[in-house]
Amino acid sequence: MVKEGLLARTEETTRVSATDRAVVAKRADAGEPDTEEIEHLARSAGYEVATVLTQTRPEDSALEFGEGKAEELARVVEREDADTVLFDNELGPYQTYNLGQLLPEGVEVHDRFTLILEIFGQRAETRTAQLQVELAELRYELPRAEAKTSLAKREEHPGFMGLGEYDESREQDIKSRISRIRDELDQIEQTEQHRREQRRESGFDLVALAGYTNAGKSTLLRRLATELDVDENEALHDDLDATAKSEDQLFTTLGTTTRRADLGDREALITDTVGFISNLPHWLVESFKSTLDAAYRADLVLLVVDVTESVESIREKLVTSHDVLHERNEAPIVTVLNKIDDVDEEELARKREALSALAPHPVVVSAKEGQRVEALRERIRAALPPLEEERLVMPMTDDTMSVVSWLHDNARVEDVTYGDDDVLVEFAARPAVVEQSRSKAAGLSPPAESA
Ligand SMILES: Nc1nc2c(ncn2[C@@H]2O[C@H](COP(=O)(O)OP(=O)(O)OP(=O)(O)O)[C@@H](O)[C@H]2O)c(=O)[nH]1
Ligand SMILES: [Mg+2]
Repeated sequence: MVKEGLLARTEETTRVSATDRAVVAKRADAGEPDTEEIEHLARSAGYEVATVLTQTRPEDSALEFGEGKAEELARVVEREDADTVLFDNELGPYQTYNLGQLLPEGVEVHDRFTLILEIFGQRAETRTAQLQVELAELRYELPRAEAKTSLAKREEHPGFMGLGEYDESREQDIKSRISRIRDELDQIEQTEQHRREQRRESGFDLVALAGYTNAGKSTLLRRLATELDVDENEALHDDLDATAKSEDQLFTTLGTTTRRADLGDREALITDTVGFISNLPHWLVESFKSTLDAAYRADLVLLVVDVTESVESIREKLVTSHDVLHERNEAPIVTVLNKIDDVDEEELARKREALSALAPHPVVVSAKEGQRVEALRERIRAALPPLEEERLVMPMTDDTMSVVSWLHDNARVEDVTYGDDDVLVEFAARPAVVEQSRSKAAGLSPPAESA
């Protein structure tokens, strides 16, 4: 059951055992309820889906389902010997409690978001990921704790409906924990920002992969990456990982992974990020801000889409992704339609046409089979902010040659002309590198007549 345990779980992560059997439930206001995604989520969390129960009707404030359907749910759970009910609908605390009363003893009730948080809890390996997951859990819990407090107050009935002790201090605990986590994440973000600056100054373009979970971002990263062992470079470390995992599961990537990609005359660092999920609640997106910053602060975003999905689904995902990204990102976005190995030409053409307003010039690829990856590289190169042309005249001093060699490492050097006592270097580079080269050149003082 959804309870105060959400917070405790980060310290002592509950692992769903392989034998956990779940009944998936979903209510829709109208139309046939689609349970594909919630089933995928359930399996990603490690549940075996015993059966699915759906209902089309307005929400029941006490039980989510209508009363008869809720009773049927209890019988089905009993019959299937299930230990968990997974609702695709968001459940309020009273609905969760009432359902718990109706179901056989010991059966847990999760809604879509506690299920997502459960997966996150299982996958969070790095400190940043763990903090973000805990933040998301607390943000989910806070309004529920507030509702409980105000109801308990109104009813003047501590322990209202058995929902636990009326406890205002719980609310305070959550709030202060949220602010401590925020502080720590702010620190991490500053460090990351500094690292991004360093990487730019080293001449790298920063490219981020964004998109919904399971779109193929990690698979694409592995395709684009040219080098596995970049660790010897001191400016690049920590999240540079050779193993960007990918599985047919949701949220395989929670932290970021960065790999180097050679784009001919440009060198890019490509970062994989956490995937989005449909019905993105604001608190969930916000909680993963530190990880998503890689996308928000990139020079270019590759928005990866699974082209095997329906046009309506792709359209919805594109709109939401653009909204999330545009809120803080000015970098160009290139839409990548992935998994073309899985659709025929006619279907691809039809979908491209249907999506042309949202994704006017998509790049189509198969990350898995490697089709058209060269075209994508070409497109990335073209979409990156242009390099700045620079001519630098430097006096010949003991340190001049080290600046020239630094330029060879960090810029595209077009010509070097040696005069009697100076050197002219013509090059193209990222603005940050040009700026740095100017200050390096200014620091070179000619031997005698410097005054
Ligand atoms: N047919 C096909 N399958 C693909 C392709 N690219 C990725 N996949 C499969 O799609 C699934 C998800 O791929 P990932 O690379 O893990 O997706 P992701 O976007 O990183 O997912 P999250 O980390 O969960 O956000 C895996 O089973 C991949 O093998 C492709 O081009 N064609
Ligand atoms: Mg991934």
